[in-house]
Amino acid sequence: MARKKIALIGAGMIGGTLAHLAAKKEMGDIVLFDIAEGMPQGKALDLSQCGPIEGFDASIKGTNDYADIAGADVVIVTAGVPRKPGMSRDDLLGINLSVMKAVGEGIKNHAPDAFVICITNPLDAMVWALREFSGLPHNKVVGMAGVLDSARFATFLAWEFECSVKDVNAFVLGGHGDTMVPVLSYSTISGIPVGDLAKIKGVDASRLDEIVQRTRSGGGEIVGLLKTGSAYYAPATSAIAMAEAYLGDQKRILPCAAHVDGKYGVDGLYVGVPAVIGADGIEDVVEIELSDEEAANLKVSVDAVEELLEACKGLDSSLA
Ligand code: A3D
Repeated sequence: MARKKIALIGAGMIGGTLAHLAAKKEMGDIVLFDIAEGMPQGKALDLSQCGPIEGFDASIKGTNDYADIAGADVVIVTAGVPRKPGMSRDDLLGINLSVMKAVGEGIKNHAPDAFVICITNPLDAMVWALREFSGLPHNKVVGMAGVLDSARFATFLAWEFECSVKDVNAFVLGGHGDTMVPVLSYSTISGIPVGDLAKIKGVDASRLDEIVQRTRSGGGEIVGLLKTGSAYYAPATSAIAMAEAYLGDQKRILPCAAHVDGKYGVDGLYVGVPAVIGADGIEDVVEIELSDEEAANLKVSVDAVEELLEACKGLDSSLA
């Protein structure tokens, strides 16, 4: 059986980390595409030379030619620019929208059967635009954000409760931005609702609020420390989990920016929801019951995504 093919569009910090993880896990052969000349080729050579030490069989090719992504099973998109300190994700809109146009056309022409995972920010708007530009079916284009946001939430909860991160199942809904909605009522530690464990352990509500707030600004905290760019290890790991769910038909329920049409009161938008990922891509969106407060918070988040889409339409008339 031929190996799977993983195409990575954008060979920067996340792209390089994705290539390393995919190779280590022997997920398939890897194509690392970027517009920067020499850089993807150099990274591919460097990463190939990890093979003898780490013991993986995977071909890793760096390229500036979209023809090399032909036949890809999975495409992961990180092309564009990341945030610098003082920037919001939304500040990236104009420049990354034009990048999505080029990438969408590249995918449409060379890998129209792939499962496409977008990471480029501002995520919920960019995944929508990438789907529009590529013309792929909605179930084959998804955004990575919720897996990362819930991993951040889980990390902070594990630190607070001094327990293993393996036992934490943390839940985040909504857009990938300051309006995201970490949902405590659906977050558990070894099956115990976080609110119940907080009572047992004497963790008060204001401390839980601080953890929710730290999760919301978790990306910005890292940007402030790095100073030259944004997080890349955990974003790459998150997208790899989604790619594995697709390639292995795992039917995992993962929080991701999926196309929502009818559920959660949302009509035709990409927004963070629990979604089933299997061999058909996004196979279902799971609609959970929310408290009035959670539903109101989700509405704020959805409104923020809608505002960004309007801005995209203003910038590119083909989207209107
Ligand atoms: P970086 O290391 O700058 O890599 C981006 C790469 O894209 C660079 O190598 C560029 O040369 C390349 N590029 C630019 N334009 C094009 C183009 N038209 N075609 C192909 N390649 C191009 O950034 P990064 O890897 O740190 O981050 C990539 C993106 O992910 C940014 O938009 C970040 O904001 C975003 N990001 C999202 C999350 C989410 O959770 C959604 C988390 C972290 C970063």
